[in-house]
Amino acid sequence: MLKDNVFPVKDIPNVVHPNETLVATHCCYCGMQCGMNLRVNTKSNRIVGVEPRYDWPVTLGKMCPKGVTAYQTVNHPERLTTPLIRDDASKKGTPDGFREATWEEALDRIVSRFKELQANYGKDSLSVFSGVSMTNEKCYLTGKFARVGLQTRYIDYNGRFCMSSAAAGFMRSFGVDRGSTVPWTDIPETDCLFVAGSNAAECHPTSMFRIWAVQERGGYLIVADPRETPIARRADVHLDLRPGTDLALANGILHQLIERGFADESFVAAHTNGFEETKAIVSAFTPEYTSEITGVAPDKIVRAAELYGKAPNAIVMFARGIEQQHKGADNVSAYTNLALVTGKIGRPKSGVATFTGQGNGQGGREHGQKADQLPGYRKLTEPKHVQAICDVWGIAPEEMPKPGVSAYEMFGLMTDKTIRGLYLVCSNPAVSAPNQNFVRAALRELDFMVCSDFFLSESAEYADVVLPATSWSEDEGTVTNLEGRIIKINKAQEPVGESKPDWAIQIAIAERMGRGRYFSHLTDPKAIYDELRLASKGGYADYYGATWEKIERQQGVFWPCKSEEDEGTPRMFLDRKFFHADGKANICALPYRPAAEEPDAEYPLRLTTGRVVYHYLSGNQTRRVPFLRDMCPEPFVEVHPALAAQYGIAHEDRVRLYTRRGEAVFAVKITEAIRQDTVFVPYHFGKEQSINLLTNDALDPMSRMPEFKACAAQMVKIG
Ligand SMILES: Nc1nc2c(c(=O)[nH]1)N[C@H]1C(S)=C(S)[C@@H](COP(=O)(O)OP(=O)(O)OC[C@H]3O[C@@H](n4cnc5c(=O)[nH]c(N)nc54)[C@H](O)[C@@H]3O)O[C@H]1N2
Ligand SMILES: Nc1nc2c(c(=O)[nH]1)N[C@H]1C(S)=C(S)[C@@H](COP(=O)(O)OP(=O)(O)OC[C@H]3O[C@@H](n4cnc5c(=O)[nH]c(N)nc54)[C@H](O)[C@@H]3O)O[C@H]1N2
Ligand code: SF4
Ligand SMILES: [Mo]
Repeated sequence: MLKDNVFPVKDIPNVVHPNETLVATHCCYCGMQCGMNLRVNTKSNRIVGVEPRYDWPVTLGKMCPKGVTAYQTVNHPERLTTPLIRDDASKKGTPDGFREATWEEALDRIVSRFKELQANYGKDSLSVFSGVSMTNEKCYLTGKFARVGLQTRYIDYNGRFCMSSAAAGFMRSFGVDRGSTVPWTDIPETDCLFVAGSNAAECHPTSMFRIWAVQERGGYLIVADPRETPIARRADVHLDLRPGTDLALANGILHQLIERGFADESFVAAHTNGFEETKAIVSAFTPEYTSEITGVAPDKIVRAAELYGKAPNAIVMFARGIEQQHKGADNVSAYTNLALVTGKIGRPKSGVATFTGQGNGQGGREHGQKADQLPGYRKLTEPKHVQAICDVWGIAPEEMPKPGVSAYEMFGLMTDKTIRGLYLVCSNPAVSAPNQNFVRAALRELDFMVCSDFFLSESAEYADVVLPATSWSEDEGTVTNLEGRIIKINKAQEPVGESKPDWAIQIAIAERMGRGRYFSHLTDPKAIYDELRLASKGGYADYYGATWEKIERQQGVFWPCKSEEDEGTPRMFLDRKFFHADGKANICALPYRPAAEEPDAEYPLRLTTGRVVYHYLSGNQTRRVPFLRDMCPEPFVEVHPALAAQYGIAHEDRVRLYTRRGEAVFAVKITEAIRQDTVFVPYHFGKEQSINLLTNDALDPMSRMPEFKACAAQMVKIG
């Protein structure tokens, strides 16, 4: 088992209240997957609270405000408890017009409409849009449901808005996409952390005790963010760059590393390709030139390179700040270059990590919910990969649908009526997708839409049939946390009302579509997981040896885990073998390009978006929790005092923000913790409060990630 030298697990006894039992599990929200004990009343058999789980080695009993209140969503009065049908489509886009229905009627309605659409417009007239708050079992099944159950090519998922740039960048650099090359227990033992575009203190709060420990133990912290977030405030160097300019910053720092002799020439020669081309590209990025593009002072760039270069061990970490750009995959490879050129990878306490976002943001991106991907991170474009999955699924290669299109591009196909039916599960794109005016119009265009959720979301309001799904604590399965560690989610209570787990719903639909023979053997999550293990065997993300039993016994299993004997892989590339055919990693030569939309006279401000600690994603869960809602009841726009003076606005004034795509009104929050040329708005709110009415849908050519983090905006004071 993995050893933790700095924060070993302490034997702290659990508190068990009278008439209660504890169910050990993990939080439903972010990729930290904090361990928690759900308190279950033994009379009502209902979840009534939460206790820390000190014995979970990653988070040691720590939780954030969302985690400690997550249990309040389970028996919440607004839970969906029966299927809902809307007969009158004129009410689309509103919460009105639904009536309660039985499962029989709802499933019959879905299947008769799906069959009708496919008879008239072909198999590919249906689509599936999913999300990765679901377990591996559900994510895997959703991919199979689309391709075998509905026989459509159009499936993609909300990870396109989240992890796709990290995935594409890592695939190019390493030949494999495991979000972190090291376990989280390595963080406090490193000598330098370089954190780019991550608001870790609000978004992965239970990482912070390990991150602060780096400085407390004499190491250094470098942070690149246009805002002075809590982690930036305590950094040794804060690189306060203009949104959208990371590629220049990373190239500038690499240039300094090379100039100052920090390149590890023998590592580069033995284990990488592309150094010379990259060196040529970055040679133009002097501190002065880099400063001109990024707005970061030249001496800070030099100091960051010195600290990272001198550190015996260092970890480069990043998150959506660098990834949600139309060059997000390039940014990922550019920051990964720092580790490859200096050889600070493939050994303990050194490496590269992205802060994976959603609870199962890692596992959910590996097992076939992506338009061009099959389980085990196999490629739909590789005949050998297709054959391997066909053998598991029992279909012929000709029956495997071709690759579809990315999540955002599916809305385009809805607009032009190529896609006419949608099965939406575990995502709320009517809040979370960019360019909302376009997306909401696309949802309205659909002939028939199904939404599976446990609360009526803004997106469910566009559906013809809404299905009540179970929450995370009413079913069991596995998720893969941000370290790449497969862990177990346990069932704490029976489903509320008539709600059903998503896997059971999808199997019931597949059976009614006449495809039951491919699904009927999957009678529980364990059976689905065992098929997933088989389907991933020999793939990039190999789960074959990671049985449920081993996951329990070892406190999680890091993939790849190829056999019964294999204990898994906490640290990647220890043998200096990368996953490209020649065993080498790619150092990538990446010319700079600006944001898709740069400020101009009409739209002079840079708008960036993100999160607050109190809300989760589209807010459909956290906006219903009283404490979280009280702490952050509405969105706001962060404005620097100098910019506020220029615009004649004061704290709590209301302003209208607008871009080329839309506008919305926000309360002003004056703060010095942001660049003067930039405004920031959190995106957890729907309808007319959604900042995604304004965001840019420019897509990264490699990852198809929208540019949530940089566009040009203007602001006017109202009233
Ligand atoms: N509280 C909370 N925690 C969460 C979530 C949540 O919704 N709420 N969601 C989870 C999920 S799915 C995700 S993906 C993660 C996201 O985790 P993060 O990526 O850490 O969160 P964000 O707020 O989207 O963006 C991070 C930072 O990027 C900065 N930034 C903006 N533009 C740029 C830029 O051009 N360059 C750089 N270098 N930085 C920039 C922002 O100022 C912000 O501080 O969080 C997970 N955890
Ligand atoms: N402007 C801007 N927009 C962004 C971002 C940004 O930084 N800025 N970040 C992007 C990122 S990183 C992400 S991850 C996306 C996320 O955006 P979404 O995909 O919209 O994320 P959620 O709000 O989690 O939506 C999940 C929905 O499914 C429900 N749900 C949860 N678990 C289950 C389940 O097991 N089964 C079913 N059936 N339903 C379930 C929840 O109630 C919720 O309504 O937003 C993206 N949008
Ligand atoms: S939201 Fe993330 S950090 Fe907070 S308790 Fe849940 S898993 Fe932990
Ligand atoms: Mo995300």
